[in-house]
Amino acid sequence: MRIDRVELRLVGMELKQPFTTSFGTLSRKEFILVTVFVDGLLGYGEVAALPAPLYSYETTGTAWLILEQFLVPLVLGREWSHPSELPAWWKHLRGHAMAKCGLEQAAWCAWAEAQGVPLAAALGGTRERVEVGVSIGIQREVGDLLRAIEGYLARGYRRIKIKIKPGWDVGVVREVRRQFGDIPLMVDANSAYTLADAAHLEGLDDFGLMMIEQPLDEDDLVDHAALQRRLRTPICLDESVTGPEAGRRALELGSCRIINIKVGRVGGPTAARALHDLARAQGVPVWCGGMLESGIGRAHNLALASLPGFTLPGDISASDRYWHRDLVDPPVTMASDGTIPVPNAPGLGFTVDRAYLESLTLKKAQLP
Ligand code: OSB
Ligand code: MG
Repeated sequence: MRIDRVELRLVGMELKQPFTTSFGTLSRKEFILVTVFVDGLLGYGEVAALPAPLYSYETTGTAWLILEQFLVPLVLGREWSHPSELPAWWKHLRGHAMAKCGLEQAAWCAWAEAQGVPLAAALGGTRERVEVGVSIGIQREVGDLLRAIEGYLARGYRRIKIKIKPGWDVGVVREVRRQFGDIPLMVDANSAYTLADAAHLEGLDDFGLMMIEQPLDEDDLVDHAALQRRLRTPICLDESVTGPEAGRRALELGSCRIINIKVGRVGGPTAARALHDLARAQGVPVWCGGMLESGIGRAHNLALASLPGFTLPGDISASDRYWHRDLVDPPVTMASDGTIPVPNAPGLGFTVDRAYLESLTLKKAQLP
């Protein structure tokens, strides 16, 4: 197979409500959509990078530059037989996992379509449906959070994740437990604490949380290991696990007991699968994280989450969690039992609404 042409689009979509984490508030999503043209077929990939370097150092601007100047020129016109061959072509280029992922995802999408197999099967997925949870941002008042949780539980979401930060943590979790009892509940700090907060974080141990996600710095596997020794609650790493190697080190050090796998953060589907395999071999549960994706990124996440080691509900909510209208038609929908079916049509398994996509496009580049 050969990629003859690549199209980059900067796409802007309004979120239904602003989403607040310890690093800031997002009220709109702007992201890069990568389209590859392979032997007359189209493949789509979604770059997870946000407009500002808040979650990781990558941004939509850096990803655009890296794709345009370095990654796309490496792939144009070059022969390949399987999309897992592509990461070796850019292995010498440091970092920029999300930019790399967008291009690799597009190649997987086109390849699966060409083979007539669903993306999930192409990756080695075995599940027909995946269990999903919802991630709820920091609210103005606890009452707003309780109302939001009530709504998502009523819809069937299988677990609730609440974002925390200093001043919005132990007291909030206590209120949630008081109101909703023994629901599957977890928290995500997006690196808002340091090891000096260990005694305070021990206060979360009383609430039977499924896990505490990324309490400390992205580059701090050592302090995470020290914190995990003090907590009964499992630590789950997100930002720190920048690829399979970082995952291996984290497990070796005891920095976490669970891993959130985000395909963009780890550098693409091939790396995500390798990290899954490594965790699975050690009996470490993983789940699929999200970056407020459009239906296209959501389709890639669903395919990944169908792999057998994804044993915990992921942050793959339905399209209507974030969007009034999604880029795929019909949108991603969740059944009342809190599962989303993994598509069994060839390729992406969702139809991209090209006219709507065009209307949301802020900038476009055709390469070459
Ligand atoms: O840390 O998991 C995170 C969204 C943006 C950046 C980081 C994170 C998140 C989420 C939302 O928690 C996950 C989703 O529903 O897509
Ligand atoms: Mg997270």
